[in-house]
Amino acid sequence: MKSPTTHLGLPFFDAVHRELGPRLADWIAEQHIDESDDRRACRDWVRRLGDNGWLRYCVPAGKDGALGGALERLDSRALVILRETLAFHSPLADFAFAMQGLGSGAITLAGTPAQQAAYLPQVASGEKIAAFALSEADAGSDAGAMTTRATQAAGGWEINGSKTWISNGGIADFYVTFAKTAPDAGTRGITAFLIDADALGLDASEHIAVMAPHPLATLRFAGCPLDAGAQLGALNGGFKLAMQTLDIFRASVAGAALGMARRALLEAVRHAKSRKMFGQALADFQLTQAKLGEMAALVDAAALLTYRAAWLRDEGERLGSSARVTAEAAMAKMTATENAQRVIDMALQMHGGLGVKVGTKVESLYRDIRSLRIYEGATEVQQLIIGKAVLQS
Ligand code: COS
Repeated sequence: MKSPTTHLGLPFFDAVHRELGPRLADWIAEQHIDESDDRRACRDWVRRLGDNGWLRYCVPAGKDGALGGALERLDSRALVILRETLAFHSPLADFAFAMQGLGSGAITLAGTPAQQAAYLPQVASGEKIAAFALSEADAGSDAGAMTTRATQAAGGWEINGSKTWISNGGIADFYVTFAKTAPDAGTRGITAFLIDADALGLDASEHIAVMAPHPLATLRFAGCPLDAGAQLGALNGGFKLAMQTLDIFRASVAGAALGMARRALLEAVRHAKSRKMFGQALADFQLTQAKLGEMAALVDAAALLTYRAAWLRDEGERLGSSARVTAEAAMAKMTATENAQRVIDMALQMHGGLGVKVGTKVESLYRDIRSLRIYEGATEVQQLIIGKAVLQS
């Protein structure tokens, strides 16, 4: 089943996107990886996506293409299309792609030329697997409440503490890690660090099993020494850097949810046309038509908010505007993930018993979509962000 591309005719997109979408849709439809072992499969996807040039959209090109990116800047619309198309086929392929972007996003935004040169080309080729370490056991939605501590030591820093729910934990080559550098300063006392997986005192061996398997782990830092060059971005500027990174990638989570919803809708249409009951096709019942109509509208509503958020960010970058797109990204993420959950649930219901049979596409989508309403800012966090923005407007 090939992912649809007709939406690329919308005015949000440029020629580069209209070329990218169908090319990726053709390629991914031919790719099959055994996903029974999520860690091995994720490594395989990163390698394959890297070998075929798709990870080049996770980083900017840099001067004379030195950073390895396909486009001059991180392009939100390209990220959305890539995630939407990959997630339509394999949510794990989408995950592998997305983490290369999220895990290296802070390097793109705030890395020194030396840091960018040392990491971004290898992220783009798939030689280095990236991870983003923000959450802690008691600091998820309240990211500013983190307690992982970075203290100044001879020649650099020492990190102590723990991070959890870290995607790619245990398979990543480096972790962009956020730690308190001024514990009494709240969100203004956090700094980002680039920490290689083989750093002394870093243990990433505690894996976390989840309902839709993907690599996830707890990280423990026990006296982990870092040299001064590991600091990423401004001292005490880490919280804003994390939020700016999320501003880019939240819209892409919406893209992934959209891809899953589009797949569920097509699965439902296919099933409704072929399933016979009471002497006619399931699709002949008005109840079925009403459901499909509702699903299609939910998908399109999500799509428009997602493309708007991505377009607004790209336009702002192009014009050199400093205006934030936080609220628009939050609306896209919240709406697309919530709508996708509903669409997938309706598609599953339409499949009857088959819908819950392990191995049916809608069954795995039902598990795959769930975490998207939680990670990179739960729906409730997005509501808060949007609400604050509305009050300030
Ligand atoms: N871009 C730039 N700066 C931002 C920003 C953004 N998107 N969002 C917030 N900031 C700045 C604010 O302007 C403020 O700056 P000043 O200190 O100069 O005033 C600072 O960051 C603190 O902002 P705020 O007061 O809104 O922070 P809160 O502690 O109230 O937290 C939420 C806000 C809840 C929105 C934030 O903690 C959040 O997004 N939490 C979810 C985290 C998340 O997504 N976790 C998942 C990790 S990845 S799986």
